[in-house]
Amino acid sequence: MSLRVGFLGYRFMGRAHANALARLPMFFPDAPAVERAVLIGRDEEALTEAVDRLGFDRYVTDWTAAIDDIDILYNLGPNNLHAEPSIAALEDDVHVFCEKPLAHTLEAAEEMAAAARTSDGRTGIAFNYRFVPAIQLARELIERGELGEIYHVRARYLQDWLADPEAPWSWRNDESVAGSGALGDLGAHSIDLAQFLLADRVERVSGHLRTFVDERPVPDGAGGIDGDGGGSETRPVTVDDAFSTQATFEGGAMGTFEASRMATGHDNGNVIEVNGSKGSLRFDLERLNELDVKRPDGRGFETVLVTEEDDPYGDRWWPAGHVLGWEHTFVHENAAFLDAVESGNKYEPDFEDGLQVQRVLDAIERSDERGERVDV
Ligand code: SOE
Repeated sequence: MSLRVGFLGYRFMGRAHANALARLPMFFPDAPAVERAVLIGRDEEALTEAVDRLGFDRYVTDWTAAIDDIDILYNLGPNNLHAEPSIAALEDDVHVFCEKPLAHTLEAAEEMAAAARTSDGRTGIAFNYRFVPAIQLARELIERGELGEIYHVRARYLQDWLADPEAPWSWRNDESVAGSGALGDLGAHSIDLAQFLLADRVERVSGHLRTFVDERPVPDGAGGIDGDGGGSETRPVTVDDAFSTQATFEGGAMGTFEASRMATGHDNGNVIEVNGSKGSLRFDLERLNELDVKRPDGRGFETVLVTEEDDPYGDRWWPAGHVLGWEHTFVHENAAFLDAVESGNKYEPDFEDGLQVQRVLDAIERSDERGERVDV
């Protein structure tokens, strides 16, 4: 019996997750069978085209009409649309896989996590970078104590699709929809990755948010990274273009985080480095098959190509050196989530993990508003 899946949203993340589901039968034949049943959106013309291209059976323009006919809801909509459909699905014991960040506000994230605690549906949040083989190897090295006591984690996520002040306005620039800008869109990934690698939690932060461009032209179509853009009217930007934060972890490590969508020259510069008493490691998404490691007996950093058969996911794809791409992280996270749905195993990261990240995001915003260090 196939698991019936509904996607709320069908643009950038819709393509990434539909592609991932399409890859599973060939590369993860042990994953449960999935039927891409229904596509949910508002623009019927766009849905008509997307339903065939993404391999779905049908589309609806009202999400409430879909919940009863699916086993899993993928909530890929704008951040302010994460809570209501996900909570409704969980109340019907429908499983929910939600894009990051969990919600546009801490309050909505708490409501989602509360619904998850009383539902038979499993939850997942799409922090896909946990599923990069090099990141999984990095976590193993830290878990095995090869870096010793962890002193520092330093993460930055730099893009430049908004570097041009004329780059079009989109929902990602609207606080009422997105909740925050680079902080929640990119910083959420860095904070989750740091907590995942260290198996630790951020407990105190000192945050700084900055908006460089206060208004942007409204696109004729869907603007921003999700589509084309460029128009005459302008709308205010009510979220951060960039943020930086100093953080303290419960275990004592120091954290430094930064993200920007105006870092000219950076396409998708998600970099994280961990320094310990015996060694260090460094990962850069733009070189995602590689992990730079400073081993205890090494003279400096050595670059490891994480594509061996016994590396994480190495037995799933190609021979050593036949490198993977960004889209493979979505295949890995979908295989893991569907396995949890079928086997009843816990899936990480779930809505509790998403709520923890949301608490850190909220603390960073409170710290910026107050101009002082804040407890998470
Ligand atoms: C846009 O900044 C974006 O698509 C993020 O929303 C994703 O989470 C990141 O993986 C790529 O960039």
